[in-house]
Amino acid sequence: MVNQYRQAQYTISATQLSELPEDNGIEIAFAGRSNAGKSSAINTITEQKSLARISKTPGRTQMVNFFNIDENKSLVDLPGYGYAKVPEKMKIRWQQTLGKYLETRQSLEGLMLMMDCRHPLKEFDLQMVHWANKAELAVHILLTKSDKLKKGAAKTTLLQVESELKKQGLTAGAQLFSSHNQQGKQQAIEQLDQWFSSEHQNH
Ligand SMILES: Nc1nc2c(ncn2[C@@H]2O[C@H](COP(=O)(O)OP(=O)(O)OP(=O)(O)O)[C@@H](O)[C@H]2O)c(=O)[nH]1
Ligand SMILES: [Mg+2]
Repeated sequence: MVNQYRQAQYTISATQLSELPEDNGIEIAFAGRSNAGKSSAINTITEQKSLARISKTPGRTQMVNFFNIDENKSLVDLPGYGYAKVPEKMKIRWQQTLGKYLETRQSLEGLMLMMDCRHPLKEFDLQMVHWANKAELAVHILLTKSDKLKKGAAKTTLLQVESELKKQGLTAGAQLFSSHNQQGKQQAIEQLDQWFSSEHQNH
């Protein structure tokens, strides 16, 4: 099947809520700790080398970047959270902006949550899942950089993450993903397809 995400085009970047595009259609946000591989995942899924910027410097994506698939569908690259070197004041401002976006955005249908498979379920990751569950926003976890682990270790990590979520009474899908060797790309696309084809209409 053709990958509809290949059509993705950069539309706009917002640094504050007032700059967000109109709240209509369906949107999927990519969130996660700084350096988790959010921008890389968007590039892998859209099969475009540098649609979303990738950086070796964590905290590079400081804006909410929108990529249109068509007039009703967008992918949203959110700024990473938890980057230690960002000044405290800025961190707090970001968390507020991020929180407000996640809470108020009617078109938001799902949250792709990226976690480095070598350090999954850090405190703020868990908070995000807790929060999304409470807000009834669907979450799908990509355990990124799976190429960094041996096959067996990667599989064990996935099982551990699933069992920890269950233990904490949390609901979220989870899978392994690698932008380097494309592991899990199709599965991630299927999740996006499902969200984008939902009956969701905003009011
Ligand atoms: N080995 C490996 N490295 C990866 C993978 N995905 C991303 N990286 C590397 O991880 C670093 C961060 O990737 P980004 O995609 O920029 O991460 P991000 O989450 O968008 O980071 P911020 O925007 O800074 O929050 C880069 O050096 C990437 O090359 C992967 O699947 N495998
Ligand atoms: Mg990024």
